[in-house]
Amino acid sequence: MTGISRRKLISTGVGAAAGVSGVAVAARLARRYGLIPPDSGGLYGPGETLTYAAQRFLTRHSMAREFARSQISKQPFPDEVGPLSEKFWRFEERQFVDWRVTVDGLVARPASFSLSELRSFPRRSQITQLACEEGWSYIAEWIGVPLSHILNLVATLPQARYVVYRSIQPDWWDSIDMADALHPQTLVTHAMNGSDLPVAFGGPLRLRVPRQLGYKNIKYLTQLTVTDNLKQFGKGLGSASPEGGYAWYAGI
Ligand SMILES: Nc1nc2c(c(=O)[nH]1)N[C@H]1C(S)=C(S)[C@@H](COP(=O)(O)O)O[C@H]1N2
Ligand SMILES: [Mo]
Repeated sequence: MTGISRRKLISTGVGAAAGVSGVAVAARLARRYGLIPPDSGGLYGPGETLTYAAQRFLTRHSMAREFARSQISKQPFPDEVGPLSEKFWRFEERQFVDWRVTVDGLVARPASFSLSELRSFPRRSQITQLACEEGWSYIAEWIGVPLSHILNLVATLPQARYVVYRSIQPDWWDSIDMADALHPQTLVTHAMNGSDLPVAFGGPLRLRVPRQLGYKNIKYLTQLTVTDNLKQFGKGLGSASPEGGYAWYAGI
């Protein structure tokens, strides 16, 4: 059974849902097409792989649901964040004029973009839902630069597979694969509901990934690193989330 124990399958419920042989086939296909998520080694390994691989086969080009303007939440409630550093508040005092996002890794032209440069780039807006894994959510209009535009400017190399993104809060970093990185709804967001993005919602810049759960939407974005391998980042699981028991892939 290709090294996947029956106990593991039963413990995730996948064995019952998909049939043991179905999982083995999915695992083989997933390996062949590079669809193994970086946190697949854990207890929920086969389940995570099946979810990620199935989503990538079935929904590669699908869009997160967009809502009507009348459905925007009247009083969106931001999740609390840990204390922000002195350094952050110095940026804030100067209206974030010297806030920058560096882009490095597997790119032909590494770059660093200021907030005003990013604001001058082509923008896209979308009315989507942000859903926390803890169960609450809100709908807002998000305005920003498609991440694909930035990746085109720096010219990602052909071996690029993931984009790792970091916050000024060192504990908050994450990564997405190129399907999500190049997806038209993935935005480096600088405005929300018609104003500059408020600090409580991640301002001045936040990576908005509406096809995944709230925790993949990192606030206070400072760095984008293009890579072919997530092993060298943190504990090698693709983000801090799997270290705390949350899946790397949080597709919705
Ligand atoms: N830098 C940073 N990004 C973050 C967080 C955080 O604490 N710090 N919390 C995450 C979690 S768990 C969720 S659910 C969403 C919450 O977004 P909201 O405050 O807009 O609801 O932001 C995510 N991004
Ligand atoms: Mo969350």
